[in-house]
Amino acid sequence: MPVFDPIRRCLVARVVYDGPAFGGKTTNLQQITAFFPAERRSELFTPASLKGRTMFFDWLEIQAGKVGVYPLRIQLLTVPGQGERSYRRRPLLESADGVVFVCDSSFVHLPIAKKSYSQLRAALRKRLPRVIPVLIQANKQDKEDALPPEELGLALRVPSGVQVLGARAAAGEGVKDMLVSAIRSVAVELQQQISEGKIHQIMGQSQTADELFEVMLALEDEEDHPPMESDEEYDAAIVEH
Ligand SMILES: Nc1nc2c(ncn2[C@@H]2O[C@H](COP(=O)(O)OP(=O)(O)OP(=O)(O)O)[C@@H](O)[C@H]2O)c(=O)[nH]1
Ligand SMILES: [Mg+2]
Repeated sequence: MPVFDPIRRCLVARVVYDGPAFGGKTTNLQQITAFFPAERRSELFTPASLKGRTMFFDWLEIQAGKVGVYPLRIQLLTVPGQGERSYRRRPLLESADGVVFVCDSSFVHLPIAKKSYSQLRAALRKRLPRVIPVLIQANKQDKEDALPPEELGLALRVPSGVQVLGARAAAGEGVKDMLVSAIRSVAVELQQQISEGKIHQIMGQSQTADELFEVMLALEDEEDHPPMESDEEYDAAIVEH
């Protein structure tokens, strides 16, 4: 849920970069850290990573203009894409106000992208009736067998109206466009809430990166770590085609 922080007098919302391992989620945040003015962002915080692979999450908070009269702060997070860590992906997606699904656009990686997208769909279905904006980043467009964004969207059976943007995140291409689109989508929803006079309903304190890490560590104490479920209806539709 977005929060209106009455002490900082700002709105805080969260955009989660989701998707399969090696898709380029962390690369997006690294690129944003590089081009975003240092005085308008936090440091990129990564509680733990192993050989470049995200173990818990990456975190970057940026000042992203205003919604109405209130400054908007966006917490950008990445999930760990590795299948074995999908139980850590779940709470991050539950907390998202918007999602950027990042995947390798290579034809050979399509089954991996489909599986991850199916899991995302299942996670979002659980949050109904709340619907949050989802955008797709068709990353690694530099690869020889990369599907163009429109084709990737069709192959993933992305609903019409969902933006699919191509990127070469490692070269910084497409990262800013995606960030701008994601912020805009989240801001539109917030604007609506504010204009409906619902700001008092979201009054509260936003979570810090340390607090989120504590929540994630507490998960480790649980005995059972079930992996994320897939969206069975989606899987069946994919097989049919
Ligand atoms: N060829 C190519 N490689 C890229 C591109 N974007 C990112 N990479 C590389 O892909 C690898 C994985 O990128 P990450 O950003 O760590 O991927 P991730 O999605 O965070 O992966 P996990 O943390 O395991 O979920 C790195 O070696 C990146 O440099 C791209 O556009 N093209
Ligand atoms: Mg990562």
